[in-house]
Amino acid sequence: MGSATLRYFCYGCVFASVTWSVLLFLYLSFGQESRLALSYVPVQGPQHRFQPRFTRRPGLLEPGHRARGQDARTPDLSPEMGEGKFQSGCMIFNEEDQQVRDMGYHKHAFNVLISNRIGYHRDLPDTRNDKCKDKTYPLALPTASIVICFFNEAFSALMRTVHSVLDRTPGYLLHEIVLVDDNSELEDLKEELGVYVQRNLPSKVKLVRNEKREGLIRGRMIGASHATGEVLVFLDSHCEVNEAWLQPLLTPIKENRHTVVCPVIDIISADTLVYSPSPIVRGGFNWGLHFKWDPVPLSDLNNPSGAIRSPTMAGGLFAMDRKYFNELGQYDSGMDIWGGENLEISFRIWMCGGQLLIIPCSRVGHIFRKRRPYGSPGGQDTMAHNSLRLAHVWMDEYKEQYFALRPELRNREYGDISERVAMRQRLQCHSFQWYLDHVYPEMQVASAQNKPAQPVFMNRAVKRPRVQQRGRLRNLLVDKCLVAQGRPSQKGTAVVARACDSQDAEQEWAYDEEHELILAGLLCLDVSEMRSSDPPRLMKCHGSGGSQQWTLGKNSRLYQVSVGQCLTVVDPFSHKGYVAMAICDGTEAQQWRLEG
Ligand code: UD2
Ligand code: MN
Repeated sequence: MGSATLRYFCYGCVFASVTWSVLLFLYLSFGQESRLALSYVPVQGPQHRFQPRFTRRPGLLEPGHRARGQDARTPDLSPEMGEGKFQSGCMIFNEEDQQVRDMGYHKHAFNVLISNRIGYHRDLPDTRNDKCKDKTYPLALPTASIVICFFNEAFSALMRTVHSVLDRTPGYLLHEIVLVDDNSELEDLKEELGVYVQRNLPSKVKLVRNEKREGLIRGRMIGASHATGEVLVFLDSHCEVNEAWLQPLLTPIKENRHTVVCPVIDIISADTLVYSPSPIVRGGFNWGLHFKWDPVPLSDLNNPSGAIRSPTMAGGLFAMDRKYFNELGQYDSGMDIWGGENLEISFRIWMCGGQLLIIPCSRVGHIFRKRRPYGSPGGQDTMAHNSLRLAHVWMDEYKEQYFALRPELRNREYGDISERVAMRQRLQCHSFQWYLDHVYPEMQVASAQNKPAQPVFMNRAVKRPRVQQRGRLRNLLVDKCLVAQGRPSQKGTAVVARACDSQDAEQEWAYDEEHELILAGLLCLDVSEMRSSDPPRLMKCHGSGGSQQWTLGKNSRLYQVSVGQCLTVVDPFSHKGYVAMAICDGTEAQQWRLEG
């Protein structure tokens, strides 16, 4: 590599965070429906970044056999080669490496170069709370079938998923691993995977191939139909399970087979593959039928090893008694490719007599990608199709909340749902109203879209919410203040970070008891509930929370309640001062202070 090229990469190091921000911004700007369902990782309390240890465990490979994807020319990664270097992208040695990395981002939306170099085994930081480490679990637990569906997954990520399960699961609890290849097109998955499974993996690992692309929903149903263990555990194909992950999931199922459990989903960075802990949060959703993470009640936080009731699950990682999965109607096989099935199964579990828990003592890492690297075969918007099905089957009159946000979908075809409706009757499930009342009372129902606007505003005219705090909203990273891009009286104008001016009344925000942020006494800071990828803007205050409800925490993050994301400066080096909603990560770019 020439020195000029080398210099180029090292500039890359300095501006790595810039690149990330720009990519994120572009993605948020253009992503629309294709955005990840898991778009929020809230951060509470101190941030620990763990240094990964890249030691390899003795695996099932023959001695001297180099794991596929590990580069023979590159040295093993030792702990001295720190995270900083990874994040910088400086560890590219030649053009071939660069190509692996670039193609990897293109095909998989994460850093495949690093993934290949890590290999199929690595140690992980134990992210559990200390209280978990003292817990004991019954020896007699149900056996587990791990079902992993994949479509065009990066070979090394898939293998790390499988090996992490083999490395960290007691043999007597691991009934089998069922890999479901959803008709992947990548050569290595078509050719070498079968050979690898046969030669290098124990017979407990089974490979099922779909003859056509089914999508993850029917894919999991196929996987489940091949499974014979007592409990089904579903994982995405780019996960790594952590220390003693399975016992805490099986125990509550043994106690009550109508309990469905999720581990805490730790974060594996898509850029660095660094594994870091997630805070304890639970699942919610918004009326756009997007999953979001919500803070957990204080009482749950005070018991860091106790189970947490969760209104919804993220979707990818959960365990459920296999017979109960079948009794409860598996999944809706009319749902295609990706999206919506997580809310559907969550509503179904709660409404039909089960319960859904998050188990903080079980930790599984997942690579959070910035975009989904695949589409659907016909290019359809499967999220809308699947959401329509779930709304019509499960949400009763509350489907109107969805249509208020997506009026164009009101007359969209969604296929035959009669079997699912009959099943709901057969299972004698509760109403959606019951679910909201008993499981998700925090969900706000009154919204400007479906309630006549007049009474809301009349109400507000009589009694305006009390202002709790006033001042400029200063970003701690760029030391600039949040202002209107146009006039603060201009409905729909975006907000940007500009030089603070303590004399300028147009920079003054009021934060009121209803958690609204009002600029210059005029308009409210608002996000699109349907497209949180759109930058926030100023809109008429509607007084019904949701898209205008912000929490300004002690940790200085500005958390948007309805989309479950944080306000962030997009590119700290740009004078444009663009801001956007993004995954909460606790960085300074997301820290704002309301200063008088
Ligand atoms: C989240 C879930 C995911 C699923 C999705 C909503 C987590 C960690 N992930 O999105 O499991 O519930 O929300 O639908 O909670 N796949 C196939 N065939 C396909 C498409 C995908 O087998 O046609 C596989 C894919 O390789 C992966 C899994 O399905 O292993 C989930 O897909 P994803 O990782 O793209 O979903 P993710 O994490 O964005
Ligand atoms: Mn995933």
